[in-house]
Amino acid sequence: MSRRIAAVALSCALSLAIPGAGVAQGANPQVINVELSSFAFSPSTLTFQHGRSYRLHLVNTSGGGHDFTAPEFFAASQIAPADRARVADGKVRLAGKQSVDVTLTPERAGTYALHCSHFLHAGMGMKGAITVE
Ligand SMILES: [Cu+2]
Repeated sequence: MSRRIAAVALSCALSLAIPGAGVAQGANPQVINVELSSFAFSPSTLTFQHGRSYRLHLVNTSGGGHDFTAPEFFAASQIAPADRARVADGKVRLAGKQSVDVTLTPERAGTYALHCSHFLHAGMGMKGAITVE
């Protein structure tokens, strides 16, 4: 009997551990799609409401590497624990053809700069702006 209870408890624990199941506050984050290409973000202006949960879905459609660099924006956001390792030094790095999801909740209203930190990419147009209302 106690063994059966332990098995039920274990299966409950495993179901809670499934990645993406109930991350962050707000069970259904709004998906924001951003395409990275050579040399642009599409869209290049993003708008969020503070206190709401979003899943930033970044897709690199080019064959070369790019990144989504917005250190002030990430610092002003609560990033879901499971996705924290995907943001390093205020940026999300994407290899060619890679997609990365980051679930976060912007917490402070403001306007934040976005750019790709690869050499010369911002100068060729790979930059944008993020507004948190
Ligand atoms: Cu780039």
